[in-house]
Amino acid sequence: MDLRPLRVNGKRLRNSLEELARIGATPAGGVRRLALSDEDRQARDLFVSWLEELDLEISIDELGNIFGKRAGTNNGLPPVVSGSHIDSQPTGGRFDGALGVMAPLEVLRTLHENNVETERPIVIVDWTNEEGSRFAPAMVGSGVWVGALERDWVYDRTDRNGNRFEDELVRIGYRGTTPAKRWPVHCYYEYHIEQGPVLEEERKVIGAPKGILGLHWFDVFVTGEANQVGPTPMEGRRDALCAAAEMILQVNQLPERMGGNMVATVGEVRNAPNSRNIIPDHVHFTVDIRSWDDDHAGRAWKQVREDFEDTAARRGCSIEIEETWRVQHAEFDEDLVQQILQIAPELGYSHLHMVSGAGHDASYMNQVCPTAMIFIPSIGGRSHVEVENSRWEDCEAGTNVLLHAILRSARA
Ligand code: HGY
Ligand code: MN
Ligand code: MN
Repeated sequence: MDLRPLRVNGKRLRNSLEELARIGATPAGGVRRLALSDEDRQARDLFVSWLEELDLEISIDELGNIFGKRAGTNNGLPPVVSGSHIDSQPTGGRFDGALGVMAPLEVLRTLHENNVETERPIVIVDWTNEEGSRFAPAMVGSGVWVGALERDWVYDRTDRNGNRFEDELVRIGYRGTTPAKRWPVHCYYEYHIEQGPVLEEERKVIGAPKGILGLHWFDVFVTGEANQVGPTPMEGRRDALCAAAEMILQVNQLPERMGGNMVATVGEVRNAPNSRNIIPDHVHFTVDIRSWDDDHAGRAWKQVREDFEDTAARRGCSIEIEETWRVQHAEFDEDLVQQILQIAPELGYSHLHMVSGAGHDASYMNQVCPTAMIFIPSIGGRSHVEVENSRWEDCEAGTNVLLHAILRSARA
């Protein structure tokens, strides 16, 4: 059978994405589907029901990762795997992660209805807690599966209300029994919106990132002294929020100070007791540093950590720091990247070789098997926001590239 003319069903892809987006839908058109929430459970149940329609061999592991396996004619061969995540940010978008799970689902539906046989098995996966927003760090499902994170360390992570990861996984009914331990994979494809402005600026439809920046996460706890705001003189205050404010600007200024290709962000701040007439005595904030050069990120962290300690001392505050999580930069398999850059023009799509600033489960999969990603443009370069959007024809285009990348790799 000449598979070259094979294409996916863009309307069915859109219907599935829109049905999924109704779970946790927010009034402004985004989604709130936090990892291990009731919304995550509902989305998982829907995804599993779709896998059952395709007679896939379904397994759920100890981290709640959901796998659907389509048999190959030579089922003993390591499979081609493709997937992403269906958990979202608190005010996230409809495409981040969801596209990378609905697209391989559409690929499997297309193969199923055209009775296409592949030599290698094909596996689709939904990775647990890619976002790391409710439970830090990110990408824990794939992180444990590849062996980079310890299952029990992840189980003990808590959200800001003190709920344990494992308890929530059990509560939603997705702590499976299959060990979250990797098995041989022929190659891994992850399809994702770019979440940045490059493809739109370059007017290209298909992005093939050469890899993903290294991600470095830290948690900083500043302790001062609370007091009544009225009678307490300014002189001698140990105001934890003022100390943290200085530190947050030090993070913001870090890339310019250090030079090179780097971003540094404080995204989360919790202030206590957070009352307008009490001088704050406890502040917790997060630091996210990303660079292609992991050593450069390490030097930047060392520099800003010294600045934090100086600031805390000068303001009479104490400071505790958790070096929460690191994933080194991922350089994808060049053959797979080149294959995507060949397929795109064959299907009539413009294409661009680029880098991913956003983290993905592909960062971990790249540590254990040949890995590559496919990007499509984010309108206005926006993501992790409710207005996140991509053109439906681009969603379909990327899914066609994924279809043919999988077909080529599924030949023994
Ligand atoms: O942080 C990231 O880039 C991803 O959304 N987890
Ligand atoms: Mn994502
Ligand atoms: Mn994300």
